[in-house]
Amino acid sequence: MMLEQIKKIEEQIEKATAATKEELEEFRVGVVGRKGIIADLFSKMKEIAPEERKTFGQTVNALKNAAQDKFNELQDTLESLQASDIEHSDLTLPNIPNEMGSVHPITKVREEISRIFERVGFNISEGPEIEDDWHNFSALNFPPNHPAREMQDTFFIEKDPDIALRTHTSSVQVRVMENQKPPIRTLSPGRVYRNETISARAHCIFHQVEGLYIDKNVSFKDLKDTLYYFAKEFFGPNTKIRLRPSYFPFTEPSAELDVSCTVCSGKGCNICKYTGWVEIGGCGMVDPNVLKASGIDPEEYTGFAFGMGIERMTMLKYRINDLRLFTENDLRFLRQFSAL
Ligand code: 2NL
Repeated sequence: MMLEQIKKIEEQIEKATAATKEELEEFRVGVVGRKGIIADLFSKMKEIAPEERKTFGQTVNALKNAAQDKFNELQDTLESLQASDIEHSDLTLPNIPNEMGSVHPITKVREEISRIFERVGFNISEGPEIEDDWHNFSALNFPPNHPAREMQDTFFIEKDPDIALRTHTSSVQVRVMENQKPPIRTLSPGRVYRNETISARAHCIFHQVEGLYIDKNVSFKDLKDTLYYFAKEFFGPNTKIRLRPSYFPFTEPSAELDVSCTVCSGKGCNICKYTGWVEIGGCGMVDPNVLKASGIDPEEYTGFAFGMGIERMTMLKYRINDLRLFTENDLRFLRQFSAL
């Protein structure tokens, strides 16, 4: 008898609607409220035969939950109906425009560099920012006592000296060499970490883009051609490049890469410190030890590699004089850059 009654109440709850606040309140008081039907059913517990009390309790409890869900649903529907109530809005008013975001200058420049290298056959590769010693140092021909492996220069994970935040994106290229057969033409842009004191010219977090080209008969001339093509595409058609002999553990021979000053076109200004040239990165022919470490035969293949600083190039291109602007999230700075 009782269960039949509960069934009826259940059906009524299911069918309930509330088109106004008053109707919603009526449902609350009459059904889920302290003196509502559900409370009334619970108070009937003592009239139930002891062996049926358990089933009865469970049934009423389920009903109580269903009623509460229904109440929430009716409330949500009513609120959204009221929110879209056209009676209160003036349809002739102009739309409230969506606020357009902008692309961070580092992202913008990273994308631009990627597109330029993609046009000459490079693909884009990415890898982990938390690296092991092998991919960040050993496979790149860093000797065990190299200063870059010191705590002052590299962020190590305290409990495991084998793990560090990558100090360059060369680690990504090691992973590509380990996993792909030449010919390889890959570009690895990404975030890197070094233990530096933050200033207008240095930061402990910055961005690099590295390129790697490995095939039969890749020469130093190919390297120069590729970098010259890039410099003209990125900085403008009159840009010149200059390579100065240098040293890196992973390339031999190695060189620093300068471009003619984009601000004074090489005449001399305070950006290029009156030299006419600005350094944007380094490059060289991949050391045979590096090829060997990743399973590539240096007798069969040669390759070139280069690395450039994205912040540096962005500062040159957009005449930004303080590196800290990139990470301060000041909208007055960020809004000056449009979408891609
Ligand atoms: C710089 C200099 C450089 C490389 C990066 C590289 C990567 C592999 C093998 C050999 Cl897997 N070399 N990368 C080579 C020369 C210079 O970066 O000033 N970067 C901002």
